[in-house]
Amino acid sequence: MNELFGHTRDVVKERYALRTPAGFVPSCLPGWRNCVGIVQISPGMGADFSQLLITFQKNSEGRGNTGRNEYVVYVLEGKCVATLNEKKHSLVTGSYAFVPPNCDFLFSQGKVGTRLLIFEKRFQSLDGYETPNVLVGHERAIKGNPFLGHEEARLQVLLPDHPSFDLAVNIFTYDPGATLPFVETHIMEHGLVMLKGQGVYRLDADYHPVQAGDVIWMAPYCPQWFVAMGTTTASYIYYKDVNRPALP
Ligand code: UGY
Ligand code: MN
Repeated sequence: MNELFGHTRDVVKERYALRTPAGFVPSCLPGWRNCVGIVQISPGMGADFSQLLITFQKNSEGRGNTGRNEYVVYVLEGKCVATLNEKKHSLVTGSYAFVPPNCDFLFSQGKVGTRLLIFEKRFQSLDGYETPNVLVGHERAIKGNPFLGHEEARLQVLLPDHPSFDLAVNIFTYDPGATLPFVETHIMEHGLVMLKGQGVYRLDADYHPVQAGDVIWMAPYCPQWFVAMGTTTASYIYYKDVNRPALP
């Protein structure tokens, strides 16, 4: 609940959006049964991908086929079983799955309260490269590397850095006081969830205090910068489109 009636930190602009859990409204999503589904980012906002938050209740399941789209599913909390092209994978907090196009999927047997973050995008093939296969991993197996040589800002790259992938999902962890080293402006679009801590995000020419649970969409070329504040590390998981020509 908002502390003050009529007040929100949510902002939806042409080039970026900040959304906070206090403003989330569930919607029914095809294939997802007995779940609470929140569409955090979608083309309705101006984005070229969707970002969903699914919270499992009793007997929840998500079933379907990815068709022309691909998903990256990250377990924010809890556990469940992902059946991907008939192969079962156990997922726990910090697990992630890349679900390629034309893949049958079933997410089920989840503990009540399990939260899945899903990035969904139309897959864009690249001449000379195969479509990637199902990939399942856990963030703990991915080393955090200093970002551009900065030990206090570390990046975990969850998916292979290979041209066959047209998206990346990374986790960025900042020590208190650490910053993105410069204000970035780039062709890639971002969808982001704050996982831990707090800080200030510069979006376009605006500065917003942010904390765990907040969601940000950044359109291509939206100037962006972050500083971690407070006494604890701050981290966020984010999506970006990569490895495809600027003129498709
Ligand atoms: O990968 C990125 O573009 C990343 N450095 N951007 C960000 O954290 N806002
Ligand atoms: Mn960026």
